[in-house]
Amino acid sequence: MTNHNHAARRLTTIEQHILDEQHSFPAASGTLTGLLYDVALAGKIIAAQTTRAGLVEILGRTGEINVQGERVMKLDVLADEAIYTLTSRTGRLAALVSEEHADILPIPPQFPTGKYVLVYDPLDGSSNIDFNVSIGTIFAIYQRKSAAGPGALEDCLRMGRELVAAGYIVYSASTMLVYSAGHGVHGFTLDPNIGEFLMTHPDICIPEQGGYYSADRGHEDHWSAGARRFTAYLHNSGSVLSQRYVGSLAADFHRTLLSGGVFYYPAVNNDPVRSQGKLRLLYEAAPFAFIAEQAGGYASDGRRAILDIQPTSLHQRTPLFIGNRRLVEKAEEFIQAYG
Ligand code: AHM
Ligand code: MG
Repeated sequence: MTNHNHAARRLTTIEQHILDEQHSFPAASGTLTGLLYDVALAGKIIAAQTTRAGLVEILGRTGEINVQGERVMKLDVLADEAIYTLTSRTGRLAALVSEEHADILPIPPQFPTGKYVLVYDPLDGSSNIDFNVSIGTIFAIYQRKSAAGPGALEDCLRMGRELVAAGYIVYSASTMLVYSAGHGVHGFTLDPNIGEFLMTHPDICIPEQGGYYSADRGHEDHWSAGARRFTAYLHNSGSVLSQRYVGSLAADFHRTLLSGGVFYYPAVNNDPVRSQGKLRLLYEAAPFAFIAEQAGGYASDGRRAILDIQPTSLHQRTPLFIGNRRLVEKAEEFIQAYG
């Protein structure tokens, strides 16, 4: 056997991994497997476009692309359309929810509906696009509640505890997809030479010690007393936490997952947008909370587990404290004591 073949035998592609997980459930029909693979494919398309960010508009102007008269699309619109197109036509979904759309997205009427619901943030951290800083995609999958036909709001407004699977893709120095279907957390890195996600981070667990704390402290003066005292605790507890903050939740969470520590985005008083926190419960906080718990960590709104919050609207916001369980529980102690 050549060295090349020998190396190939050791590689686990994302498709192989998802199929292996499916095989441990004899009753599984393969629908979830197919859906996860649809999302991974969308991720590859978004990754390819992300590396061309900044060029697209210029190339479009020269006529080098758009010879078919296609619109030059903003990256977040393109990401949204890639995910919707690739996942809504395969008979696996009953409905979708995207950060980009106010209402639930129906399946196009000419295609069959299926048993799952997909909620997603197509391009998280979009304020970073213009500066060539990491961005991401977040996704989460629920089983529908209604019996059949088009999915309804009740199929989408779900508690994180009911999640079947969740994951994210980070577009950075390399592109990584991390997901959990309830059996640990697994990470894959996109090999640009062969166009496939390869297993690089099996069975991820959040480290108990070390890591970083991560928060947008530009708003600190308007945080509650509890959130401010928690920050002071992180400074003064004699721990070795340094600070890191990207401003893309997918990237900030990814670092927290691998390095340990805590990310938090508390409520910001006197701010009409952030008074309940900035991050969205359904397609930002809950998917990461699911992954955090699967990796031995924890996520809270300061008073209760994110996974136990029942959303009442699709785009509802929540404060978020996520990462190492001990640190998130410490945040809860401060919020409970001081508000
Ligand atoms: P977006 O989905 O519109 O990009 O907004 C969410 C982002 C998160 O990725 C990030 O954690 C947060 O907003 C950053 O907010 P801020 O700029 O206030 O620090
Ligand atoms: Mg977002």
